[in-house]
Amino acid sequence: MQEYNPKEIEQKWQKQWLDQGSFEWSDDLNLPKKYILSMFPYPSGSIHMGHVRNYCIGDAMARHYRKKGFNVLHPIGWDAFGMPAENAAIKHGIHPKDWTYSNISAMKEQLMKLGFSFAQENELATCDEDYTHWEQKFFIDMWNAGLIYRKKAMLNWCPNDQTVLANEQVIDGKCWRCDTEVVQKEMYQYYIKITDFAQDLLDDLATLEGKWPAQVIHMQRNWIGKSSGLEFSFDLAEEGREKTQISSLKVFTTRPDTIFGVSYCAIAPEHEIIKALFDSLPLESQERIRAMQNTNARHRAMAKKEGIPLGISVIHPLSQEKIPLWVANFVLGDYGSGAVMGVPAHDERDFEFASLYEIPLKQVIECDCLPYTDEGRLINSGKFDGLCGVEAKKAVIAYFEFQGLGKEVVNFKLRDWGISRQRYWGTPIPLVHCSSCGIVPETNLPVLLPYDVKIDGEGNPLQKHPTWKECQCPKCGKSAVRETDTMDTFMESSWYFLRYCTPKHMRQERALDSESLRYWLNVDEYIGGVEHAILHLLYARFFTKVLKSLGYVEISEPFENLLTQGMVLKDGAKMSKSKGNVVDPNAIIEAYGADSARLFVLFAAPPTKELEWNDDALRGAYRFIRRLWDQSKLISPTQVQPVIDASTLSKEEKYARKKVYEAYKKSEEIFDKVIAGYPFNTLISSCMEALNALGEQKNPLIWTEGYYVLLSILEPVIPHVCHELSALYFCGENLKKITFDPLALQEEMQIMIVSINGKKRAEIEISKGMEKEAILELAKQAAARWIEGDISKEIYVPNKLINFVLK
Ligand code: ANZ
Ligand code: ZN
Repeated sequence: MQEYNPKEIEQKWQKQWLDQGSFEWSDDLNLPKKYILSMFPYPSGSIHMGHVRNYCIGDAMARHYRKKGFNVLHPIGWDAFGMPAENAAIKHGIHPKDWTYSNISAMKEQLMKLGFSFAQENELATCDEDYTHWEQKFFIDMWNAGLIYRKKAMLNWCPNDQTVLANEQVIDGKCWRCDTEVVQKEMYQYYIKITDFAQDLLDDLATLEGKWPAQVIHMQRNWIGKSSGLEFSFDLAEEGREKTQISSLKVFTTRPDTIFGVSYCAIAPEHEIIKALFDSLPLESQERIRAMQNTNARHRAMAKKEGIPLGISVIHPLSQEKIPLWVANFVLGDYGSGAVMGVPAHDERDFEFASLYEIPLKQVIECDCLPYTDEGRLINSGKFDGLCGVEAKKAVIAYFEFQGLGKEVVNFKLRDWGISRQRYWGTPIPLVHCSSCGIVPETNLPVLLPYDVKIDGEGNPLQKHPTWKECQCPKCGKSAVRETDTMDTFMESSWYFLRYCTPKHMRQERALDSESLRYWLNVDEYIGGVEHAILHLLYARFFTKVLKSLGYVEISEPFENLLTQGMVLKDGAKMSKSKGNVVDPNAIIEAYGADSARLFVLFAAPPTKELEWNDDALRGAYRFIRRLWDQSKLISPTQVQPVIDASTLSKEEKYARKKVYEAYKKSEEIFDKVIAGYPFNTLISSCMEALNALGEQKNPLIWTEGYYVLLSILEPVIPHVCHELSALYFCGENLKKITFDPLALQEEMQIMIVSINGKKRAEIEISKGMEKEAILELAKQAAARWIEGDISKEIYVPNKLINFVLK
């Protein structure tokens, strides 16, 4: 027998699988199915260990279920639009399209070298023209259904490059390219009404309970952020009314019970009162407010609390007291009404703010120390004194409603999804601006990107293109102008898992093939990084619901089960280029082969936990495979699983069989989810124990049976070497079906419980085949000191327990 040569074996099998189309789906839609999906990668140009882990997990599942007779869909594709391609164009003058497609083929090659069982027929890239076509169709359907609208919003703007910047391109408030101070500029943007679906998105999370990680469900719930409370208004005191011509300030509070604790009010720098008041403010205040307005609201809310008194007051609706009005950086312009009532005695954030500016505290809940943020008994609250918690809230709301001063409202944190980007490398928004007809959807789809563009980081390349945006109005035929914004790349990743189900030959004529969808959905296992726990998953869930409302799909939730893989670390830190601690998967494949890489990755930690890189463990994985290879010479070739009469076996032989079938049982339990979370590491260690146990005996039949089983259950993890050995010794028959021998797991000695009147008193050890009479005798001896008087009844449950009922 030759030495273990991973390179040779792996190339051979990879070629064979591809040539034979081993991983394409079967057209027999009567078969049970599994749709196994690892999140698709961004084609940066090279794979990293995070990818390797992601696809190893999915591939092990796909291979197992395929072997179990399922029709498996296990596709791969490319999340191909986005900024890095444009950055590469700016820096190196490579066209984004060329850069992207060449990265795709380089990465595809690397992934295929790992032996992943991807369906070739279903591959896609989101920058493919047919993908653009259908995404634009969805956009227009949504536009026509009133689910997309245009609204002005603040964007990061570099005055020097005359370009909109993404948040990542703003570094310490400056442009990443030219270091110019970034400002906020108001521009028209397109939004999708995800907020119309907020309640559905929240409600359906309940259906995912137990199938998605609890933490992800929790994060989604918080992101949607439903809260109910009181909305009411403060009147502006006279000088404020005169200066602003505005009569009242609306606020939203989840703590109406603290209404008498208000000692200041604060508004967001975007608030209409600021606009009205601005010119009358001292210059210094104006400057500081400008600075606030020029900071992205999210950053602002995380920064140190800052406020500026506005020199005007509002009137407390119940006490009629004058309350000072501030502008503050932590107030969000687009949540509630963009204004808060400040209760520093009972709110952490308000307390911090009040301490900073020496604003008085007003305690209105019984407590020992401030700030006290829990609910409790009201004091200093007039007619509400003595009420507690929910009761107090209800009473205050009822009073406001009765007096016509306010009403109970529900607010969501979730904002509508801004989907327009002022960039080149994305799906063009298929709208046309006509001076007579307004904004008109393009009827001639797809609207494709022009190839001849100048990408230099200044302005929007589509806007600068000499002719691309000139077009005819689809409605009246007059000359019109194309929209030059492209879509957020989260749009593409929101429906790729649906598109995979459309066979290639149908992709020109339809977006989604309903028959295939009906069969393949939902995705049974979705595997990816926890960094996608919020946005991607929320958008994908939302898109599915929208497409359902438009009649494209029948389901409401796309992902049946979700597995969030842990990070890959080295020296305790996340592997990343910036930290310089990356391990290149190609180097590992080169040195040890794909099977060793796969074995290491699945053995080093359970999928959901962090995985610490370890060179020794990688070498250990290699050594295990080599041993598996070397010891295979002890097998006697066969095409059927050996049947073994256990009665004649030695202790070591029995033990080896037991370990082998334990490993088999572990595999079944993992994939049948008797054990949760796909802990492949435990399966692998069972196989290692089994191989060790086989080594303790010399019976060729036991070796043969052991390998017959082990190669089959290890195949999802280390497919190449398993296929090679299975072909060599078993004509591959063991990869089709394994018969479980439960007898092999039976213990020689068995423990039985002895109880008296149903109460456990003793345990006895019995050997297999022991007579009932002898066992009862043994039990009576063991429990002798509890047996007083006569036994009226003996209850005997074989192999489990004996109960003596006393008179
Ligand atoms: C007074 C108060 C007292 C509040 C107290 C809380 C505790 P959630 O639960 O997240 O909905 N708030 C309202 N609008 C805001 C805005 N635009 N920007 C920042 N904060 C805003 O939070 C609702 C609470 O957040 C509201 O209840 C309000 O502060 C604040 F002991 O009102 B509360
Ligand atoms: Zn027109």
